[in-house]
Amino acid sequence: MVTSITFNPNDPGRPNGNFFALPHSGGEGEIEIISVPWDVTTSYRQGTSGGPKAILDASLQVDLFDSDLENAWGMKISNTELNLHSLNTENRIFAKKIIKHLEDGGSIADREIVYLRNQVNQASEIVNMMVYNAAKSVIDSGRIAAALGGEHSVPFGLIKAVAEKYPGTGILHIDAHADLRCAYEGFTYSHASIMYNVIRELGGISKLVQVAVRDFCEEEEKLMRSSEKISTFFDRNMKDRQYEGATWKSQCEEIISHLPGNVYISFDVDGLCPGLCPSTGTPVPGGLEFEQAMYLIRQIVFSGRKIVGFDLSEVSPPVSGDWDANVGARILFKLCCYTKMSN
Ligand SMILES: [Mn+2]
Repeated sequence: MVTSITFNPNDPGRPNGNFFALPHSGGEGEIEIISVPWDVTTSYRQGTSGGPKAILDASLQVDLFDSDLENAWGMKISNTELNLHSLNTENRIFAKKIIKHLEDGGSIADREIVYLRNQVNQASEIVNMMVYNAAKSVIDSGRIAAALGGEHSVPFGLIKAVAEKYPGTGILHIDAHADLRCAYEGFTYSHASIMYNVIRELGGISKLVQVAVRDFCEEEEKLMRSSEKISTFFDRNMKDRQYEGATWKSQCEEIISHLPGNVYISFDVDGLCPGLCPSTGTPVPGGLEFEQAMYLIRQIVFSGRKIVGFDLSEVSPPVSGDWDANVGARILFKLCCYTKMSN
């Protein structure tokens, strides 16, 4: 085990079980990363359950000098991995049967579909409870909890724990999708429903500010338009304004003006350009550049707002190489740095 006495932040990262091969181990970090390898309701391309492990491996490549946070290598980041392997494998089989049934136009008896759906929905509730319990104990001890997916359904329990501890929290939601569907393919806690469930079930969340959204259905569009809690900055409108001369700075100021003092960041990697996440479950053309997203989050910190929790989801290990995980590890590092700076 590498200790802080022998640790040199200029050396290549040596695997020690910690994200970014940071020297602090054993014990509680100021930030706890809860890894949630779960991708049961994924509708298009599975694989994000491998995200946490791939990001941990790729995180060794992240250089520890950070231009925003002095001595970033001194951050104390600990990690908890939820053991979901058999629950994920078993329920993924059930979910795939349902998805195939929907695509085929109905080849399985109704009674079996009801049974399979109930199984998946119950398993999702177990995951929500596990994430909630893990997050609550971190938050109650005055530390920051983060969730690392997996698909985008995974942070529900964390957002619930944050909303209870810090009522009035607003969410900055970076995503290609609105995630405002009332269940999807019959799955209540679908990746496509995370923000619908948050808004409907978690009274402690005062505001949802969505950025880079560019793929949504009519029902979601209606909800975005009718809910005072939701402000959506569509990718297309932001780009139009940029082409017509508006600066990214001025657009960030407007986005941030919708957020209260306590901010939770929900970062779906597909909010970025698909070139930065080619293997993700549901990629969509358009989206933010890496630095564009980081600038936005940095401005939140500079505005004096506090980041009270975050998640990163939908990073999927590519079939070959490690590009998606490499990008994911760099987003994770910056999210940790900005969270520390804001607290
Ligand atoms: Mn998405």
